[in-house]
Amino acid sequence: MEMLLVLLLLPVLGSCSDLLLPLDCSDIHNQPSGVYTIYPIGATSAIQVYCDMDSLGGKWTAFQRRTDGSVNFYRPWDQYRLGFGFAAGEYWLGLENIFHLTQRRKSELLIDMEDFEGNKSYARYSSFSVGSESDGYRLHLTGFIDGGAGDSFKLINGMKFSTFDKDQDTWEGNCARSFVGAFWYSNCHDANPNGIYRWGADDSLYAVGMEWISWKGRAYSLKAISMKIRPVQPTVTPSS
Ligand SMILES: *[C@@H]1O[C@H](CO)[C@@H](O)[C@H](O)[C@H]1NC(C)=O
Ligand SMILES: [Ca+2]
Repeated sequence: MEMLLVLLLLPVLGSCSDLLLPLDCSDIHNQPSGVYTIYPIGATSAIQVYCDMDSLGGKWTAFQRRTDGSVNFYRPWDQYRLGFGFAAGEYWLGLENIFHLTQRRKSELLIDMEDFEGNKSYARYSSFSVGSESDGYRLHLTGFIDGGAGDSFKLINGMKFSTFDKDQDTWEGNCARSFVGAFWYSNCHDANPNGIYRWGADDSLYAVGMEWISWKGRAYSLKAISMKIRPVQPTVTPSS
């Protein structure tokens, strides 16, 4: 009887049950890539995400994913703050979730991309975090590792996030409006992962596509791009 009572009470003992809930995709073991439920801020914060269990050892939590142009990414601040789209397809996880995930665990960043002929490449950064909304979801990004795509994020470290209705870039104009996206724009960008989906080579409008210029230049919009994070294991650095 006492045993049964304990079992019945388990779900309401918050800290106990929290331990069993995956905080991100790295807590999901021996499963294929696909959609899973994670709990970045505890038991009441269930959200669906795409977990990449294949690339570079797997366990990546995708917070941005574009594959076919089916979701409109030109959206206002509130939607970038809370997230939009579908975990099984194209989506943005939401700045508030990205903030919590990267505050709770020291993270690395992988950006996978593909062109319309099936060529693939990636860029990787050994440290990635996003600050709170009160600091404009400011980005901290260091430790570039080349996977063939080059470093098109070198301008974005230290930037706040901008949408067309919330200009926090370092340009006198409005980058999000001019380049039809939403991002950690500076003055303005070398990569526009949330820009317009437009099926490959197209130079009719300048720098509005889903571009990564160190790989394909300014006049090529990618077929697919995804940004994903994974907790880093603390490493012992030799003293110098
Ligand atoms: C894909 O890669 C091949 C071989 O490097 C290259 O010739 C081709 O132009 C690439 N495709 C695109 C769309 O850039
Ligand atoms: Ca501006």
